[in-house]
Amino acid sequence: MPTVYLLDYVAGNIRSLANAIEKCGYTVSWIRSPEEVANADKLILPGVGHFGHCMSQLASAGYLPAINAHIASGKPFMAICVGIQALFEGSVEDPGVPGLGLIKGNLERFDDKNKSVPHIGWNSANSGSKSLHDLQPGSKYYYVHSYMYPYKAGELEAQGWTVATGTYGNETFVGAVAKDNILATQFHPEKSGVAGLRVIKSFLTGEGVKSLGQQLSGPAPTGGLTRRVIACLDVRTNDQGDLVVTKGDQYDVREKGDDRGVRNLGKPVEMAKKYYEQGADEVTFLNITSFRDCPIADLPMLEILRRTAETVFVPLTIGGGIRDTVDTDGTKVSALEIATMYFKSGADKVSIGSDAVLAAEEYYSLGRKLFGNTAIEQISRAYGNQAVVVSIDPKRVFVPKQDATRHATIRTAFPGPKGEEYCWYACTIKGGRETRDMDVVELVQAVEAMGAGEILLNCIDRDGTNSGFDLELINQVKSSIRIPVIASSGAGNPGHFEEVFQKTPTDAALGAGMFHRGEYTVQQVKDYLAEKGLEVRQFEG
Ligand code: 1PR
Repeated sequence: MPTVYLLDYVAGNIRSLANAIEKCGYTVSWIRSPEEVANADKLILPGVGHFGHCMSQLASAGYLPAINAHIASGKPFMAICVGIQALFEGSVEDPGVPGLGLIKGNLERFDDKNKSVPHIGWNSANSGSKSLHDLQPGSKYYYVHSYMYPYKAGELEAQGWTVATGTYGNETFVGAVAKDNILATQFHPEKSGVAGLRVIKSFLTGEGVKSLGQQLSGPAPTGGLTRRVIACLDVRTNDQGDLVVTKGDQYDVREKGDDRGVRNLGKPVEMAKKYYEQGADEVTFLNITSFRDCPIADLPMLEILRRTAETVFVPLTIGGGIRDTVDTDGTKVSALEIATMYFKSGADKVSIGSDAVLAAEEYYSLGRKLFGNTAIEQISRAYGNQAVVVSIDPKRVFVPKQDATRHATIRTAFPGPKGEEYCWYACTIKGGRETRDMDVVELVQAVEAMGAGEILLNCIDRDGTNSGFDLELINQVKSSIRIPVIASSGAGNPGHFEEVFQKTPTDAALGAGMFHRGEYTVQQVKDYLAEKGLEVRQFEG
């Protein structure tokens, strides 16, 4: 099999890229020093995280001259996500750090006045009537980034580039560029299902270079960011010691019968693949109990991720147990080290629950000051804030009057047992076992300040009830922050997904039980949303 060289400079989830390349019939060889770059025929620069972190890693390890020499020699070169950003002269993300300067211009941040930032999800890469490495007008590609190069018609074309664009809100940005031996994508082709694999294949076979810039006569591309539908797998060991997908009713995952065994709904890897093939836009694994009785390097979730990432080419999130901890042999292991293991095993994002609440409590007790030492800050600094999700498990607390508590209340359309017309949402830790004196608004604002990139908003009152999402909770949280929110808990049918997208500004919606019990497929949810006029990505087989 022909070989592709991948630059390994600690850039997050590169395993998925290697898996995608292997799926296209190529072998991956890792480059671990600048001298090895000269051996490469086809070279790929993956990029996850911060512009400055990426450029300084490359510069300090001495890679920049080697990369420039490879590109100048005319050998095939591909750059992904922060990789495309590295081709520009600089970025407002880290103003003092120079890029490679192959493309003139500086990256800007998306405007977050009227939309969530980071831009996360499936969007177009519209190359107009020009051929660009098998990008197709009807396909969607997975983006996750806060910084971008704003598209100005004709500007990059005048520098000889063929350009594809995406549109987010009222901003049109560069989604991919290609010129001669260079292909660079802002989206992650290795996370963009079959549509992304086509792009990688086109680069690897060289077919894309032959047709680059040719006139196309396909349908005109339409649309922007699609509605994101996520399948979530709560995973734990059952009483027999097997790792199973389970699902609770208001977080109680044990059967109602006499034996009270852990509800077993299937095997994690197989179920993840099934949901991928049904068109899930992302798959989330939540390790809902701790596996601290085994060495951290043997965490069973690492193996689940590795196996899932071999066949599932959409983003994977892993949550549960991401905090500073002590290994079985007494060694201290930081949350950042645990997250690194997950990223190296195929995770694109880590989700932090209990530890985020404790960090937020400290943030307020220290007068809203940040010291850079929380798990959220450390992981987002190294991997970018888009890689850090905070998962919240709130519970409704009813109060008779708006000012009956210091917490952020809302007037509810569903009064409490004593007719209380107001409520607030209390944060819990340890899977809902312990309630803290902190409301959801306090929590999300604190974690946004720390650098979290997304909120996974569960709701213990709705979890497993099939009664629909808690729209009041979602609206309260969405109006408090700028980062994207994933609505979770309560989905029982496709109509609930339509409702949450129509009646709240949520960025994504997640379902669990209704998919696991086989009541509806992800495909049925998407077909229903499409019928109602909401834009969705369809699975390309
Ligand atoms: O605190 O960082 O170790 O993370 C623990 C993680 O495990 C948290 O993300 C927490 O939400 C999750 N978790 C802990 N216990 C449970 C439990 O169910 N007993 N599951 C649990 C949370 C909620 C959702 C669920 C939706 C949708 N599960 O993930 O999938 O509510 O369900 P539905 O569509 O069937 O209604 P840490």
